[in-house]
Amino acid sequence: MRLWAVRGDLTETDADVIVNAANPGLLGGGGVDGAIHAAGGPQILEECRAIKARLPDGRLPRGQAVVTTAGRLPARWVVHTAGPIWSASEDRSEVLRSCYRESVRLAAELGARSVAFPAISAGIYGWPMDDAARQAVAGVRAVDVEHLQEVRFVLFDDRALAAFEAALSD
Ligand code: AR6
Repeated sequence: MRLWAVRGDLTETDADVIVNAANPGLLGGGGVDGAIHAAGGPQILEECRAIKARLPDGRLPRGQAVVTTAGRLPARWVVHTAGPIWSASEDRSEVLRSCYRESVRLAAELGARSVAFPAISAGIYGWPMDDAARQAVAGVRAVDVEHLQEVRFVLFDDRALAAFEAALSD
């Protein structure tokens, strides 16, 4: 499985699966979540509502992942995962690694060959980028799945790209 990082916009990424940095409520938000719903169209939100209706208390536990269509996006599926909010006093890194593990597992179950991730939790949720990158790489490397050929980190700016390149070369 090839792991690599590139600067770009996740909504324009042609991987089989793109992963959304969602929230437990699953009905959209800002950041990459807002961009995915805006570019992908209403079908994604419709499926999110249906999934939400089946979840206990209507909430996706942080660190878990669910899948919808990709609507008008070039990807085939969107995997939605809710990352942890950064805390200076509590170590939530296991939850962040779990986002990557569970998303990769789900993508493999779908038969995807390629998955593209943003820097989950490193925007609105405040996770420091260097550590977010280390957790991302550790999370993906912890999963051993057949058929998945490529995991791509699609980063919005040079700072994030540098952090992921450093984490990948460790
Ligand atoms: N392509 C790639 N990366 C992007 C894009 C894009 N189109 N847009 C933003 N990023 P964030 P979080 C980067 O805030 O921290 C939402 O309201 C961004 O620069 O999207 O997990 C959700 O609904 C940053 O590096 O996700 C949740 O409530 C990274 O993606 C909450 O925000 C993640 O930033 C989740 O916050």
